[in-house]
Amino acid sequence: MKTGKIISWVVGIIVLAGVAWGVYAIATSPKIAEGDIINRTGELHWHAHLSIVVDGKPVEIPTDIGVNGPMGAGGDPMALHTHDTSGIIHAEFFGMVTKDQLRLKEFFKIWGKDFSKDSIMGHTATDGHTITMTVNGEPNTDFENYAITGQGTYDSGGDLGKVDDIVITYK
Ligand SMILES: [Cu+2]
Repeated sequence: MKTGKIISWVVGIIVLAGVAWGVYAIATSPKIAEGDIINRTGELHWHAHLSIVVDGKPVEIPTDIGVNGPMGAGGDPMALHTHDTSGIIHAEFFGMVTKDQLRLKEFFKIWGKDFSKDSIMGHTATDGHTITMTVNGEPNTDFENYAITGQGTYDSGGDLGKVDDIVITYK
């Protein structure tokens, strides 16, 4: 076989493999349901208020979660974070945001703590203990899968406005 012919074959095979990979990638890429896209362009800046009560005692939610950690290195807060111990979770994103990025599990992952219906910060729902959650006073069974809804704003004076008020109770 002449060198030119070999090169043609090799190029042909590479092109075919590329096309096949492209088709495969498109066919298997996860589809984001329209309802799961919260924001497409620009900035999203939402808030939620979180309280955690363990055995009747409020757990302090530290300042600067997600600010100097791996998700917001160099004091550049991104995604879900706190700025004080008020329990306010700030959700700041730019561009495409999906519901998955607003779930409580993301905040707990950034914080480095466990949270599900089975455990909260090392406290497990065993031996008669229970973990319950409310959002604006209503029982909620989504637990770590709850995606904050953000609606409304809060002011730094502490007025929660219409943001989600999430209470997780272990007892
Ligand atoms: Cu904020």
